[in-house]
Amino acid sequence: MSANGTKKHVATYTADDPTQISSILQGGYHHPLLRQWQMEKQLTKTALIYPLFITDDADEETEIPSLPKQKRWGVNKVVPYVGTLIAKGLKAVILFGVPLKDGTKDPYATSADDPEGPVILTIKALAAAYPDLFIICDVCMCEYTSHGHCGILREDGSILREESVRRLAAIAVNYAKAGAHCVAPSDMVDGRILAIKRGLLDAGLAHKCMLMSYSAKFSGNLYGPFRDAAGSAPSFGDRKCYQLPPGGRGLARRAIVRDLAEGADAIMVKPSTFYLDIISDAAELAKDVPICTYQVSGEYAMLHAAAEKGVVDLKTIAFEAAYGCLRAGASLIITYFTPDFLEWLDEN
Ligand code: PB1
Repeated sequence: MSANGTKKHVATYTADDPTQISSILQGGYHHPLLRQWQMEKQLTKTALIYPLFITDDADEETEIPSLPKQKRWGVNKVVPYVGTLIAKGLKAVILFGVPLKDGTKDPYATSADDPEGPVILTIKALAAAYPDLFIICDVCMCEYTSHGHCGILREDGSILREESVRRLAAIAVNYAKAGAHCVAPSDMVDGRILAIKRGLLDAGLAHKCMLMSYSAKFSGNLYGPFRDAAGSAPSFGDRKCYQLPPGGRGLARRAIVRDLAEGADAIMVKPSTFYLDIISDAAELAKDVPICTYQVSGEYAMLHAAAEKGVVDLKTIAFEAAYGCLRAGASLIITYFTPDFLEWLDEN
């Protein structure tokens, strides 16, 4: 006890007390910069891929009620809009065609690669306006088929694999011919990766068009807002016989290994937050190629809804979801938050 009666602080380190040294972690993250240093992967603008819905009305710019802050764009409107995002650091987009005109849908998705259709016109317009923009095209049939499924159907409503794969490969090659830097088949039909890679090779385009496979894409309840936006809901049944079952981790592992062997240059896991273990599996099984994950419309809309209810802070939860994807092993994130992240990343 000191002269004025206050207790003198005496260091009380004892060698045999584990709480004194090795258990003290908080010194490693007490400062905001330290918390950045503790992150194995940082979220950067180059990791972001922005989904765009392109319709066949060239001057359309329509809000999507179930997908906050997202729009359906005509080619004349999307080009200037993308320019504002490129000015903030956007590097990559993924295009989804949304044909709304009568007569544009049939059982074979004939309009998917219409040279005058929204996707091919937009590839060309964006490539001409922004030569450095990386343009990915989703390859699927559901937006263009009268039945709303992702392939050509048999009489019994099941996917006719061979004909679907041939059609999907033709669509992919035509997008590549139009200037797409990457094609990303989201159909989940067995064998489409090999067929698309062969199609790109035969067209002399395999060296200049990346093939990103939605290898581990799960059926479930998280695609509703997208289907609203794209008008792509199946007219009957569901996609459970060609998208993976949510509990099918082994199936996802097998699909990842298969697609890599068939020539995929990148592997995608979709959705994201509910499937971080699958992202981790992909990073293990396909460790030598980029791993992408898609924060799908339902995930995005749920975070917005929670923020509107005051349950979460939108910016904070968006970053937390992204960190989860990066921590699990993704290096690329397709997210509708891209325009926000382009601004938020400049604020931090
Ligand atoms: O944001 C999303 O929900 C993406 C939806 C996704 C796009 N690749 C599909 C989901 C679905 O409708 O099954 C489209 C499938 N081709």
